[in-house]
Amino acid sequence: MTSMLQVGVIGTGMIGQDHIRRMTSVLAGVRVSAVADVDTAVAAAVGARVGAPAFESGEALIADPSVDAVVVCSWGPTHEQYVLAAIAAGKPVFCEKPLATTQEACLRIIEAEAAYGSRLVQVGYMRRYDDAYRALKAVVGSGQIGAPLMMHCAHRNASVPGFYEKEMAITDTAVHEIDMVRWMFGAEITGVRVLVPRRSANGGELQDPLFMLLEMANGVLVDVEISVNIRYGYDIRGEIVGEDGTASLGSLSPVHVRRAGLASDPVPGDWRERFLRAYDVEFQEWIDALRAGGQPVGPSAWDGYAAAVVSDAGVAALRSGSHVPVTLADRPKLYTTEVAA
Ligand code: NAD
Ligand code: ISE
Repeated sequence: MTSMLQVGVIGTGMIGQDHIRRMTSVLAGVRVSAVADVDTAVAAAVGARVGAPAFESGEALIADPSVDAVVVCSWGPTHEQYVLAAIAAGKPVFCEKPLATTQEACLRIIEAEAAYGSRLVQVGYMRRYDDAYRALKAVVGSGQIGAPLMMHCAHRNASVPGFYEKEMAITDTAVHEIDMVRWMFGAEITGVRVLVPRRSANGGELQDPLFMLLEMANGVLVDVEISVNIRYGYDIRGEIVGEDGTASLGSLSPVHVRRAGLASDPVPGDWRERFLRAYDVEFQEWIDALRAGGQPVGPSAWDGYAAAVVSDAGVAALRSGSHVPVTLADRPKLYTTEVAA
């Protein structure tokens, strides 16, 4: 395909609007040709801003000839229906995380894609496109710090909406670390524990923070602090301990300010600011692959399924207070590498 990729966006809420902005004013080779949302007023307003018609349903958008590829940014429980509809129409589909909210739904997507015979699905795990995470992975791959032994992670949100429940700390928030460590270490997660620290008063009734331990098939042990009402900003941390050294994500900010007796670094406000460039790179690589006539090469339906299985184990570990083993189904041939590079 040499012409512009025509994309239909389902779900025109917070991240849908952010992805529409980048596809209309930042990225090359793409045009937003259609939008849809159950909130038809929002869809109409967002569509009008970028000259894209608002469709009455996601299914109608997927079927329309003006749509070459689909971006799903609606609420998680609706992802399965739209991803399956896109596969049935033979159209590439970029689905924001999670691929689906149950592992059974993820398996139905995998079966549909495997029956189609080639990859159509990419899942929005944008950390794989972040400069700092890519640099960290390069250090691990170079052998400079020897074999990786452990990783310490922190995932801190300034605040979360009122409907956020304690399980979402795993299924909605730490699911990014779950995907990231599979990619970082090229290995599956085999077991999960969740520890419950003293509750922060900033979260009200919500149990916040949580502390999750992930065991990996290669023996690496990962700890993840999940704090979702940290107040001071959006702070994502990661440090890998290797046999011969350590490597960590760099400073939060390109500029350090010293003023009035204080040294300070600005902290991003939310994920849109922290991962701004990662989302741009993620989408540009997706667009370029499709325009070149290829398949999506980013996080696959298998990666989405694996993240769902580990999330479910994390929720079970949170509820039981016990160690929960992770068992994956047999991986279909379509997903050739164990964990996509
Ligand atoms: P949001 O609530 O701001 O927007 C979701 C939109 O989907 C709303 O406008 C809603 O009306 C619409 N919607 C709901 N059901 C629908 C349906 N059946 N058909 C069409 N539209 C429907 O939520 P958000 O923060 O934009 O999150 C959307 C998705 O993106 C979630 O899956 C979330 O996990 C994911 N997300 C990913 C990241 C990331 O860092 N990759 C960040 C934020 C959100
Ligand atoms: C949100 O849905 C995201 O995906 C963000 O990256 C994450 O930091 C946040 O906790 C989630 O709610």
